[in-house]
Amino acid sequence: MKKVLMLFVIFTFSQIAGAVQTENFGWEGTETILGMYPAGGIIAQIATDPVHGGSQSLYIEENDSKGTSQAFVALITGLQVGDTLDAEFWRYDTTPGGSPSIRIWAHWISDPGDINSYSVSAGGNDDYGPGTGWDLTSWSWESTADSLHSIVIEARIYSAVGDAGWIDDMTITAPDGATITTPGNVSLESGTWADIKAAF
Ligand SMILES: [Ca+2]
Repeated sequence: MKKVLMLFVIFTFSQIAGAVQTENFGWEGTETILGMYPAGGIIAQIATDPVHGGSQSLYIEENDSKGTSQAFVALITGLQVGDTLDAEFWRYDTTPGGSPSIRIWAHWISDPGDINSYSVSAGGNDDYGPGTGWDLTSWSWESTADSLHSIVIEARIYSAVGDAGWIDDMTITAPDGATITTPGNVSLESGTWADIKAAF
């Protein structure tokens, strides 16, 4: 009876708590990015101008001749098949119709403990934006297979070496059972909750 009650409480709590958690990240601390591809392909720094919200943003500079380097800005692990994940950030671009430009993109990884364990591209938003200052770009991804549990969100820059762009005010929305990692920050509560659920 006690176990049945416990299961009931957990089930009820999961319904009341709602299906999703939201993490906002605005680069207001000292951390920049979680990683990059290729190695050395991105120069990332905290910037103070331009800024979308707060007093800081993220500066990303292209440092690879291929010109499509990826800054890893969030990691979401613990997704279940059928889960949907939403991510968005503001980007700053003042070159309409030309580079440098930034897209929101993502890739799945095979090992949730290794952000560099690339598995397969997850695609993203093709839109380069108007290039008239700040604009919000967003995309949604769905976990459709057991191999697609962990995803890295990229700010992907398209430019020549030395060109740069800025992003700010990222929002990640994921199911309660997932764990969201942003630079210097892990959603510990949801991680604990995922552990509780996993125990049943
Ligand atoms: Ca900010």
